[in-house]
Amino acid sequence: MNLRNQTTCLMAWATISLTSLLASCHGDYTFDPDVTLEVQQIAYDYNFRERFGDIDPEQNWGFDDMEVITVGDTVQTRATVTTRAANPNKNQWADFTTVPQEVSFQEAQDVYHFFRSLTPFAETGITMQWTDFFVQQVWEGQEEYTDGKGHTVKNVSNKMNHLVVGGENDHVNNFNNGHGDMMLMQNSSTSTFGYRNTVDSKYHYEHIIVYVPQYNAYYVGFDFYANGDNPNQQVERDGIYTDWIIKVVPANYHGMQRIMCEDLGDTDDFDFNDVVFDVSVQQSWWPVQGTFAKIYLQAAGGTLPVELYHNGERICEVHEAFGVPTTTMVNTTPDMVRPHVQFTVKVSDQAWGDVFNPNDIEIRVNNTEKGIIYTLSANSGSAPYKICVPSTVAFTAERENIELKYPKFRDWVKDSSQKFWE
Ligand SMILES: [Ca+2]
Ligand SMILES: [Ca+2]
Ligand SMILES: [Ca+2]
Repeated sequence: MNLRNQTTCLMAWATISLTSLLASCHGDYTFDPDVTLEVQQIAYDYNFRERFGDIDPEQNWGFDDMEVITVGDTVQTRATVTTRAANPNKNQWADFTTVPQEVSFQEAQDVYHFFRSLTPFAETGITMQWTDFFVQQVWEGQEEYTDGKGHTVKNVSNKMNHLVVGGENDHVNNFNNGHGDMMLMQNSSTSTFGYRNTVDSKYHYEHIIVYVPQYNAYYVGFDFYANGDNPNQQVERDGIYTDWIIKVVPANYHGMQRIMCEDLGDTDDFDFNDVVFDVSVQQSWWPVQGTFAKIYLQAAGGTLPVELYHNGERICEVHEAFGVPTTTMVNTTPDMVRPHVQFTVKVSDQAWGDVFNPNDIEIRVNNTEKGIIYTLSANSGSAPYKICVPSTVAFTAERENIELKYPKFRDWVKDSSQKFWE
């Protein structure tokens, strides 16, 4: 043990003893949040060094200024000028994002059978809160139906037009007749999925979202339905969502960074998954000028309320964002898997020359057990409460020590040039 560790250890002992002493003198004890927080921090720092050894004094835990990317011109399809949606400039996508692979014949078959195996009118309860995503064609249904006059309705795919997301105004370009290829949507919405039915000339939203583990992906299936005024404009549903199937893949921007946190609930658990989110920074001239951070909330592996802020503006509380109570952990255990949640935050009115450091996204913990509120920091040379890595670095399972998943973690702590994920 070096001098620094000895000092930390002695400090921890002294502070803990002082707190116990104060606590034992009932009459005189007053709760001091600063002391309580300091005790937590000293214990954490001590346990971190015990576990991972000495810390490189230059180690900034990956919080370098991020590359600000340009995402190209987009086509505005909504009425308001504050949004844009489809980006049909296919040849530019690869400049700023990872373009998904085409859906293979096998995948299309497997996904069709997955939907087919569900009970009619099944509900999955899955919703997505994404703004930036690719839509890919998977399946064009061949089932036949009977209309209100008793006539057979064939080729229903041909009657399913104008795929829309988030309402009637966000049109997914080039997805018509139950068919499409691939489209990138930006600043759009997954709040709903629909299409225009030519049988009754109405938009329809009868769909479900499924997660198919085999492909680790989300798919949307539509159930053909028409309910116009005339019997020949009426087609009853069969509750089977295979009439049009699309795949929805999040836009994975180049240079995205992943922030993985310890919430200081326990001071000796280093799974670094209590909150996990990815960040990409983009500049835009049109339709809105500015620099924007795209935040993809990936996991909530803790049970304390944690809020994200930027410049004092609240972005979210992480459990609330996933739609679960604070006591529920998300995406760190197999029994609670949810789509990640996307947010867009304007970080500057300027669209050029700005730099952004993901350290500027404040992570505020309300430690209800200890009665203290604090911000997670990553100070050079101190035990970090958050680390910043490329978004391709997988986070740990619940209570899996980070060193178990990444045996080189200790090397990185000692020397910031030894990246543990490489
Ligand atoms: Ca159907
Ligand atoms: Ca933890
Ligand atoms: Ca955890």
